[in-house]
This record gives sequence, C-alpha cells and structure tokens, in this order.
Amino acid sequence: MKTELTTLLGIEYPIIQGGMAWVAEHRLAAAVSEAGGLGLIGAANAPAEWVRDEIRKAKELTDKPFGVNIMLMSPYADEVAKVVAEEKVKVVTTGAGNPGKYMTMWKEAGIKVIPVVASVALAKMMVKAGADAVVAEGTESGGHIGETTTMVLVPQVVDAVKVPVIAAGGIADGRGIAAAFMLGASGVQMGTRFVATQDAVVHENYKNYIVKAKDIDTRVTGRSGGHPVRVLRNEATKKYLDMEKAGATFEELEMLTVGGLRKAVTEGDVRTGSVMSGQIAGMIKDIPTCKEVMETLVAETDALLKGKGFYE
Ligand code: TUI
Repeated sequence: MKTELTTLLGIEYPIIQGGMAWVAEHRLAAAVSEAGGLGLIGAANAPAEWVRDEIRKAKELTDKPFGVNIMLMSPYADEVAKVVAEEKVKVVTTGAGNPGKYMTMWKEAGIKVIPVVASVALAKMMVKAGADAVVAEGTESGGHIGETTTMVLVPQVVDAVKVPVIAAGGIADGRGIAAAFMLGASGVQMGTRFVATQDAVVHENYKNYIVKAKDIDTRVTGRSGGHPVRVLRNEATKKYLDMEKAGATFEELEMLTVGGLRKAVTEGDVRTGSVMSGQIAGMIKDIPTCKEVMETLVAETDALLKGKGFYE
C-alpha cells in the first residue's frame, strides 16, 4: 500500500493513529507503529517531561517510526515543542491551533511536520509555513472539532495544497480508507478505531461504551463557547447541553467537564465523564489488537481497490 505518505514517513501502510489525550500513550503508539502504521503519543495537556519519558519508552518498544501530537492549547506546548526536537522524534502532528512559530525549529531538527487542520485556509497557511503534509479532519471526529465534514473538506484541501493530505473523521474500515483515496487523500488518520483495541491502555468501560454506541449517539458540547467537542452521550452531556441551552456561562460549563476525559479513560466513569469519540463509534463492534485492526483494514482496502468492490 505505497502512497506519497508511506514514502514521506517510511512506513508500510498509510494509516496514522490519532494523538488522543489520555489514550495515545507509548504502548498504543508502539503497537500501531509495529503493525506498520504510524503511532502517535498524544502530548495533550501533559508536562514536557512526561512527553520525553513516553518518547523514550516508545523507542524501547519499537524501532519503527512513530510521532508525537502536540495540542497547541496546552500550557506546556512551548516546552513540548522543544522536547520533540531534542528527542529527534520522526514526526510531529499538531492540533487545536496554529503551529507556525515552531516550524523552523522542527524543520531544523529534521522532523516531518503534519498539522491537523479543519479548513482550507489553515491548510494553505500551514503548507506555506513548511508543513510536509496535512491532516484534513472532518467534524465527524471525536474531541475538539471543526465545522466541515470529511467528505466536503478533504477534496477541497487536496485541491488547495501540493503536499500529501491525510483524511480524518468518520473512518474505521477499508471502505472508509478506499473512499478517502477516492477523495484524493494519500492516507488516513483514525482515532476511535484504535481506542477500542487490546493495546489501548484505556478502561474497559470506555472501550465497551464505544462498542455499544449507535450511529446517532455522539453529542457536541461547547459550541456556544467556540470550543466544540464531540463525545458519546451520557448523563454528563445531557446536563451540559441543558445548561448550555439555558445560557450558562463559559465558567459554569467548564466546571462540568474539567477532568472528565481522565475520569472516563482511567476510572471508567462513562456516566459522568467525557467519553470523547467520533461518530463512527456506531460501526465499531469489537476490541481486537492493533495488529488485527491493521491486517483487516489492509485486506478490506485491497479488496476494494483491486476491483472487487462495487463494480465487480
Ligand atoms: O485537536 C484536535 N482534537 C482534540 S484536542 C483535544 S484536547 C481536549 N481535552 C479536553 C477537553 C477538550 C479538548 C481533544 N480533541 N483535533 C485537531 C483539530 N485541530 N481539529 C480542529 C483543529 C483546529 C481548530 C482550530 C486547528 C486549528 C484551529 O485554529 C487555528 C488558528 O488559527 O488558531
């Protein structure tokens, strides 16, 4: 499955694991990279020394390339940006902001830089600043999201930039990957699919909640404050959305979600925690290993793209 992206990153399959807060730690990242994709460590809101330690632990588990995702709203973003350069991480992806100010430092360290974008304008700006590829992330994704769907965003980003485009949002099987290629993408990024795996160090309640979810079970909180976040519906989202509708302040709403993702991921509190997930949760029915996920994805995509698809 050679594409512009596999060549750029030196990986076997053009499949990247999302850099999910609390979920994407070294064991998941190493498992995805060992299976031939690109695993990511999610720096999220963690201090720089935690990130350094995770990078070193991942290096002990795999010789294959892996990356770090830097969440740019983090108070530690500046320090983490330095750590990835010092540790000579192969690939950096960024989310929730504009990484322009770090670009020169990362390029000088030989890092491949892949910003996650939710619009054509930001994609163009990032490529101008030196991005090696971009992830075009549709609103179907879990966590912090933009407005535009994957189907609409990906081809427009493909038309706007000359670097490889990675499609994200709403992809969890070979059909989604084949469709992403049809839209002009050179690869995909998947989050939710990799949460529901044996390798993800995530409470079993969280994984089972994804498996149990139906197509219409995600909700978007925080639209009123300009920070929309997609999660699986539960008691907490009901309360949040009721309060948001009633005109609660940003601070009142923040109080409801602070620490909610940690509570769901580490304690398994899927009732009052934040169970971040993409809309594709409804399609996920099992909890395999990353290796099994990758083998299935590649077999399904191959079957479709080698002509055994719709028109056979
Ligand atoms: O970053 C994500 N998804 C995330 S980050 C995150 S961390 C979090 N933890 C607890 C509560 C809330 C959040 C969870 N999920 N995806 C990448 C992404 N980036 N999607 C959209 C964007 C984006 C949005 C605005 C990128 C840039 C941007 O503005 C750029 C600018 O000009 O500042």
